[in-house]
Amino acid sequence: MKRVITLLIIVLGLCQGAGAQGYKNPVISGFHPDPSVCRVGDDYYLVTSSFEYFPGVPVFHSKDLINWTKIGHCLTRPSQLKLDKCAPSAGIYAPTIRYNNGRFYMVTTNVSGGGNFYVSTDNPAGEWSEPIFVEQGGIDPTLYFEEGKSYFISNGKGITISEIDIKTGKKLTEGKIVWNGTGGRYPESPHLYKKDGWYYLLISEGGTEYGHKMTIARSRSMYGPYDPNPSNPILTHINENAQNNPIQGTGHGDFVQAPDGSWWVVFLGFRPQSLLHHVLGRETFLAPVRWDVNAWPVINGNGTVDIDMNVPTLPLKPVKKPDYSTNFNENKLGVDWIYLRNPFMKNYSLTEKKGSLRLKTSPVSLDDHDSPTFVGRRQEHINFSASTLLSLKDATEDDHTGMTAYYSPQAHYDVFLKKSNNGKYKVSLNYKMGVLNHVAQEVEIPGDRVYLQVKGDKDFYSFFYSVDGKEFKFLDKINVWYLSSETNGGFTGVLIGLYAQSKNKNTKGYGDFDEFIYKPTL
Ligand code: 6LW
Repeated sequence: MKRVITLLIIVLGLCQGAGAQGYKNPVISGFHPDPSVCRVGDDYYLVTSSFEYFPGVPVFHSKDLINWTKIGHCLTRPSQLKLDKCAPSAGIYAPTIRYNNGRFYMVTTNVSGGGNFYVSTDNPAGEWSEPIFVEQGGIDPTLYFEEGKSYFISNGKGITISEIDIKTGKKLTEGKIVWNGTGGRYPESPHLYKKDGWYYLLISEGGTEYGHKMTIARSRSMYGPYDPNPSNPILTHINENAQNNPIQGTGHGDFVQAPDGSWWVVFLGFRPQSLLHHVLGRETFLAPVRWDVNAWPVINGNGTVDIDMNVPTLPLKPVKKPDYSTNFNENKLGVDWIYLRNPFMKNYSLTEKKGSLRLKTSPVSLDDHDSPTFVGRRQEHINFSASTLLSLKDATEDDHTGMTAYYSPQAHYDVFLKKSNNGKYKVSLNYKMGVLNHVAQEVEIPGDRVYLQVKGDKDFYSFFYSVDGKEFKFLDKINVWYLSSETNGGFTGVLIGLYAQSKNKNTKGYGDFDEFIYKPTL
């Protein structure tokens, strides 16, 4: 027996170094667009954009590019991230993460004020520096470091490079436009790499919807002239070969080379789920890259990718599954919980009642371009269920508290508890769809405490409530379409949020949330 165990340990040990075969896309699901990645040793770090949400720019870590753990955020302080009354899908656009000389840099744009800036740290899971702003316009900035010099690249009137002083952000040279893509609209998301004496400039074109594509050009000199790859685009799902692919809109990516010499690309895409509508936002995907005989990159053989990727992987290093649920016993919310714009923290408490998240009603509503008392987490699965147990206290008829499937101020489905003028409590289900505001259900309940539940599938959100936590009663269901990016525009995805609001400025009511349970179903 002992021998068998020793043999097993040796075999497992040997397997550790070897890659496996196959993985599933997306590698980071839910609203996590515009991924950028860097490697330090055998650790990979990845960031995605965050728009009107706070904290901003989530940071992920992985050892194999497939299994990712969210380890923190780059922008955790209002001094780094001003989102005051910003428009939906404004705020923080696409970030880039790079490592140079012992330091991590994250560069991005606050389109709602300040423009392009970067922050830095020596611990990506910890706090990042105060922002350093760069006086170069455009969006989707990136940094490139070479021989002690630092370069700043963004998409102004074309992809523009300037040299900067990395300590101050000051431009040392005027910006030079080096390429403008192959004629697709919105040439953006530049990233510069050097390989075998070539500078490769990777960008995306076509817009972030169905026409999205990734193109590349190269030059022997950083400032050009750049020659486009004759086989552009190197990634797109706009063509016939991907017309039935469950992944669409592929583009906006970043290359990384693994210690074994293999190359990979992370990029965004979305999964249409009901009549070409998607609600999960743009997600993060992974594909292998090889270099052809003419030294051009080829993504996954033919420039398309699949959910089931049947390719050799790096040695897998599985990570602990994220905790989707909580009973609010910690005195801090987990890294998945995010607020709208700059939150008024006095409206949130995990300590006033132990084991409860207390949300104090605010006159700011979910319909406002402001910061309502709201905290949510991304819907990461097409099929899911989320439930919460809550009570409403010290309330008047003006107050309510509940759970929302939230896309934007003009698109959210809310199930909540409110007090009627007869002193009794009601569960109410409301749909906000542009100018339409529809009350779908109102049901009186005994007491002031209730379980609320939302279930999502490909086509519908369905809402339920329960008084005892055992028997859940159906309230109503509604198509997913009205929360989609196709219906509403914008760049984000649906969050499942908990919130409290009031029609009264002098409100004193609050909701106590005793648990939040989120489960992928199917
Ligand atoms: C972003 C641009 C894009 O900055 O969408 O898909 C914009 N790409 O590069 C917002 O994510």
